[in-house]
Amino acid sequence: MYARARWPSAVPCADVWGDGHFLFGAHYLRRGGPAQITILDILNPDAPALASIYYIPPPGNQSGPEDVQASNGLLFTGNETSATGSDGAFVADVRDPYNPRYLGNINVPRFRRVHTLSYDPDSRFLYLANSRGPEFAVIDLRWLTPDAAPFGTISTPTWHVQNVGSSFVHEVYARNGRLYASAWDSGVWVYDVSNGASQPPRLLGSAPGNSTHSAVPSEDGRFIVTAEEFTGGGIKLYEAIPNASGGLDIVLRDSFTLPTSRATSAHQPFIKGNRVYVSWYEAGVQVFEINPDTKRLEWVASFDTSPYTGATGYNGCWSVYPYLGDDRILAGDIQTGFWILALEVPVLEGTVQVAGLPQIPQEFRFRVGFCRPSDGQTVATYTATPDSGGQYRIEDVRRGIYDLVVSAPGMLCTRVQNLSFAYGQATTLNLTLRAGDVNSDGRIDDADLLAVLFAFGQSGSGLPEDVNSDGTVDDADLLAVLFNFGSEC
Ligand SMILES: [Ca+2]
Ligand SMILES: [Ca+2]
Ligand SMILES: [Ca+2]
Repeated sequence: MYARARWPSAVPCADVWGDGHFLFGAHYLRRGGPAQITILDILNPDAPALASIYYIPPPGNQSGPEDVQASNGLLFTGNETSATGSDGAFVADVRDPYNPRYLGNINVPRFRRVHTLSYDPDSRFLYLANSRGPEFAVIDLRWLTPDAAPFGTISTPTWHVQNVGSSFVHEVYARNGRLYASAWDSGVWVYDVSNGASQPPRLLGSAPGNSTHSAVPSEDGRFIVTAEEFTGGGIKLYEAIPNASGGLDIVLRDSFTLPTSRATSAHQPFIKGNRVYVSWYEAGVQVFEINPDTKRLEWVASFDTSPYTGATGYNGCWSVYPYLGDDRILAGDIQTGFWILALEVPVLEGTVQVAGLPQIPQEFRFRVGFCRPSDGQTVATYTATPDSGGQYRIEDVRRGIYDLVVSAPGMLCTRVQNLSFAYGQATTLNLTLRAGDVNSDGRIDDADLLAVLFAFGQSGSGLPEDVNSDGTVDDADLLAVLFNFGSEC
């Protein structure tokens, strides 16, 4: 991992979010404000530019916007710690991030201190954590669009869910009809919120934890990762398994922590694909893979945003946001500012040439199967489209050691054994594919020759006998078969 850019800030930084080509960064303020959000234009991720600093107007101007989310043209902040007692959630229109426009605030009784919130951009419901009690609130915001008129204050929740564990709800995160609540002393609690307009959230299951700070799901909902915020706290991987009673069994599969000689604790995770990205205080951003076979966490990369080392008392990296892409991972570090990082995913690249044809056919593509050497099973398949010079590059291939099987229509497949793929590394494979395996049986022989002869003179697209894909079965195709006659995969 490496840094593409850093945006230093004299005001302590907190949560970060990305939308389009903009970074939205919250600032951690204990007292007095001014409450502000830094908005950066990262169209060029190597040279971010200030779009605006959005100052939340009264009544939120003196509070700390610690949580931030920008979705559907709306900016939401979760605020607490004001001197005046006017915390809660605040909403702005950020369709033009250069000119944010205040819309209103959400101040539900008992939800004055909103350390975190989550807005589901699909259902358009907002969820608020009560950072001081075991409860969360649900607010139906389907009516709210960024061109709405300023709406003053919303004070009535659509649903108010209590007894979420026994301590307090530190964080809520809504995704794909489910709400993941971090119930601090009581671990992770998952609710069905798919019918928010007519039905209150329904508890699906929970699993115990210790100082559960954050809980986020994988995109398919199968895995949940929590971060535990205590000195020495790390991350935990759970599997959410549907049970016979319509709920979820949430089963602990793995955990990982860094020693306190490195950092205080993990803070905030996100899962994208099979990767887990975690802001880890003094240790910066740490990246893991979830191995789907072993259901274990495997550390793969990190970038240290913080000059601090060891358990210094919660300094360093507060937040990470991976969903803009691995070439622009956003991070917020309390002291060093907002960062744009790049993860160097495993890459397969090289050149391809085709024996038996004077040039690579038009719109030529080939497939690469990654097979486990232990049992030969194909665990991943990729498609490559070489340029006119035969150069190809496949980003984000599987990490590990694999046997590769390369195939393309009309071409003899090619096998390569024991190639290694790792983060921070591009593996080179230069290929020569042999044209003429018309019937794709792994050898070029008289069956292919006869097929071409029988089809000789035919024209059309997608003919298997049209080895060079020029639309006609003719002597060029015959020559390709003869050139490679007798070859086997
Ligand atoms: Ca450090
Ligand atoms: Ca054949
Ligand atoms: Ca042809």
